[in-house]
Amino acid sequence: MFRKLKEAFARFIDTASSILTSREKLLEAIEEFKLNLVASDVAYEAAEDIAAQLSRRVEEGRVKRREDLVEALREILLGYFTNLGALDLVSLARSRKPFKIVFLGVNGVGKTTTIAKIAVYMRGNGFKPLMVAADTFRAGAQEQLKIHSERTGIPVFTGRYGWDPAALAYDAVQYGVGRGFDVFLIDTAGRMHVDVDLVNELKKVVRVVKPNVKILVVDALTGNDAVEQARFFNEAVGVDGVVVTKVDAYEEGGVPLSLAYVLGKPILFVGVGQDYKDLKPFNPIEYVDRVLAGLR
Ligand SMILES: Nc1nc2c(ncn2[C@@H]2O[C@H](COP(=O)(O)OP(=O)(O)OP(=O)(O)O)[C@@H](O)[C@H]2O)c(=O)[nH]1
Ligand SMILES: [Mg+2]
Repeated sequence: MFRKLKEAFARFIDTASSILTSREKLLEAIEEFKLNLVASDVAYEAAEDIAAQLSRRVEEGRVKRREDLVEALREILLGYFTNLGALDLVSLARSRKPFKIVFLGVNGVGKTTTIAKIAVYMRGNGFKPLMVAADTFRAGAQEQLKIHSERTGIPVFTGRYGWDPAALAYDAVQYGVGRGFDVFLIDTAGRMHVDVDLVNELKKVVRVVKPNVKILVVDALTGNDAVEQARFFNEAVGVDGVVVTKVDAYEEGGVPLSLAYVLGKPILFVGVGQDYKDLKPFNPIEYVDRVLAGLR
């Protein structure tokens, strides 16, 4: 997990600590470090900011020892995650009933799986979730959520292909509220994110359902594209928080950092496998510790 990003930090710290007395060489090393960050999925503007912040510290004579570099990096990285605001689904759902979550994301990122995982998580916290199959577009989408429903024992509200997803989701909430459901997890169709019809459809779902939270699901393995998707969905429909999937197989490492920097919205969970239990709350300190592991 995050191997390449970790290596980029380690290599930079090793190189830089051997040239601490030469300001000029140090600044060169920072430039090279920047490119290695980009190669590890750190969005270009984030990499530039890291390099600029480091260079400033060097210019100000604040980098004298190896530890100064490590400390600087830790501070810079953590800085991107502070002020993102917290988004705790459990505490939010306690005070807002019915609690409606709309899930957004392009196809194949793991949206439906994530919905099932979060449904299980919410049930474990004492809620009565209903999954809503408002993807009436892609063949198989309804069945897919039904399978998750059978496996988890969490009910699903389905409809017919071609139905208006906004109307379906609205009906699902009406239906569920009358039957004691308190958390609604609404699946939406994922197409190419640039698809105009999709965007209009999502806007309508949001207008009609008035979700408490809009969660974007992105696949870590898509690297910079995940960040572009985040930018796009946020501008088109608004995003309150993100789930990053397939982190179990993810070596580059930069996507969480880039999302924090570019989107400025909290990462709620990371997906670390295909099982329902494979959903972990994202902890920025753990992430930063992991990518800076062993650099003391
Ligand atoms: N390794 C791993 N696989 C995952 C994770 N999340 C989802 N997957 C797998 O990714 C594949 C796609 O997941 P789906 O949930 O069907 O994705 P989707 O976004 O709903 O896809 P569409 O409905 O086709 O747009 C499935 O095989 C999942 O098991 C994860 O965190 N780790
Ligand atoms: Mg799906």
